Formats: sequence, C-alpha cells, structure tokens
Amino acid sequence: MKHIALITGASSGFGWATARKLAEKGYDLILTGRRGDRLQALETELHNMFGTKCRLLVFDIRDKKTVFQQIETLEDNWKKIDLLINNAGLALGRDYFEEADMDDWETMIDTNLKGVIYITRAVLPHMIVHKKGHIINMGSIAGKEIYEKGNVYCASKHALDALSRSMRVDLLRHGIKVTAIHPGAAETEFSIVRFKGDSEKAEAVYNGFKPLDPEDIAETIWFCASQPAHVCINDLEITCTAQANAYLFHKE
Ligand code: NDP
Ligand code: 8X3
Repeated sequence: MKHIALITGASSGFGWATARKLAEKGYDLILTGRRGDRLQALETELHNMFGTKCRLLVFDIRDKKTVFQQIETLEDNWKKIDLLINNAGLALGRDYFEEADMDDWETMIDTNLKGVIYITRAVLPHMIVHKKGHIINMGSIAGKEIYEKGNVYCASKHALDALSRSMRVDLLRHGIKVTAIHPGAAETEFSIVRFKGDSEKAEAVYNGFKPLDPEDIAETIWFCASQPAHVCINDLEITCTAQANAYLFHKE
C-alpha cells in the first residue's frame, strides 16, 4: 500500500517542492492551502509526472472548525496519514516592536502556532489508531535565535519549537515520530508575503549571497521521512553556506 502524506501550505515554496519530492518517491498526497487554483495546478503536474493520486483540501488553517471539518471529509483510505508536514506559515512585517502592526502579529500567531495545533489534533487520532506516524514541523532559525525586528515571528517559531519538543514527549507512547526542521533564509514567496507584495524589498533580502532553495528543504524533509522505523531525526537546523546564524551573513 502507498504511503500518504498531508502537506500544509503546498501551494508554494517548501510545500510545493516537498510535494514534488514525495510524489517522486511514490507517496499519495493530501495537499492543503487557501489557493485552490495553485493546488489544482500542482495536482495536474504531479499526476502527469508521476501518476500521483492527490486529494486537495482548500481551507484557511486559522479556522479551527473548518480544519477539523476538512479532515473529517476525507474518505477512510485517505485518513490513514503516515506523514503530516506542518509547513504552512508566514512572517508579516519587519518592524520595531513598538511600531509593528498588531493584526500582523495575531495573524502570525494564529497561523504559525494555532494552525499547527488545530491540524495536528485533527490528524492525530488517525495516527494513534495505527500506532505509527511521523509529524514534521517547519520551524525556523528564527525559532532558535532572535534578530532585530523579528519579534513576534521569532516568538511564534520559538513557541513552535517548544511545541515540537512537547509533542515528541507526549506522543512517545504512541510510537509517533516528531521532527522539527529549522531553515535559515530560503528564497520562496516568504519575503514577498512578509513585505506585502513589495518585490524590491523582498528581493533585497537575498542580495549578495546564495540562499537555500525550496528543493534543499524538500530534500531534507525526505531525508527525515525516509529513515528506518527505529530512527527519528528530532531536530535539524539548516542554513545556506553564507549564513552562520539568524543574523550573520557573508555577502559578496
Ligand atoms: P511561501 O510563502 O512560499 O509558502 C507558505 C505556504 O503557507 C503557502 O502555501 C500558503 O498557502 C500557506 N499558508 C500561509 N498562510 C496560510 C493559512 N492561513 N492557511 C493555509 N495555508 C496558509 O513560504 P515558504 O515556503 O518559505 O514557507 C513555508 C514555511 O517555512 C513557513 O512556515 C515559514 O515560516 C517557514 N520558513 C521559511 C523560511 C524562508 O526563508 N523561506 C525559512 C525558515 C522557515 P496559501 O497562501 O495558498 O494559503
Ligand atoms: C524565515 C527565516 O531569517 O527570515 O523563517 O526569519 S528568517
């Protein structure tokens, strides 16, 4: 029987690249995000390239009721999720604490933290029944260290780091693996979203160095997902070679 992975935030960036990688490796995929047109395009691509079976769930991960309803709409064969990749997330703004937008802060907490809690609670009963499963949470180097004007984005990813460690402890008795991956700067739509469509500001983030590609993260996810049953990669930090920590870059 084929393995099933559910990827949140599959409509772009890491999620999209990971869908491709897992499709290539023979997974059936549940793809989620708000932009259904993007998910449909991805489904078509994966079907044509690998004959992958996809199930699309279009929803906003901040909406608790909808998250649980959407998981319940899955047919029994799709509910047997082997791998949950909690990837959907975002940064909004980069401003001093006293100047930052409160609504942006709430959106980040609702998405990066509460969204992960909702989807994980919705999927978990199906893993627990089968006494196996693997949850991969997309943290960030911003969840290990803070940087100037990173405030609530950093806090949301620090909280996710704590949540990943808590999940690992609490889910031990069910035989469920929990991995947290913490990337540094990677070029996706992340900065375009952070700077609200200002592509000049977004591009400037990556000036003078070669950032990670989404494919680098997809490869890392595959490395974690493809370990033998008795091995769990717990915590993994990855940056491009030009990045030493959350704020130190070697730029040409
Ligand atoms: P992208 O902006 O390219 O992708 C983000 C994905 O999250 C999209 O598919 C988006 O889908 C989804 N998403 C955002 N908000 C919601 C929501 N409310 N409901 C459902 N889905 C949502 O960024 P990345 O691929 O770079 O980011 C993926 C993850 O990696 C994030 O958690 C980010 O914090 C983390 N990260 C990114 C780094 C980077 O430098 N790029 C480095 C470290 C971590 P849609 O808009 O269709 O809903
Ligand atoms: C994304 C990486 O450095 O912009 O989590 O916070 S950073």
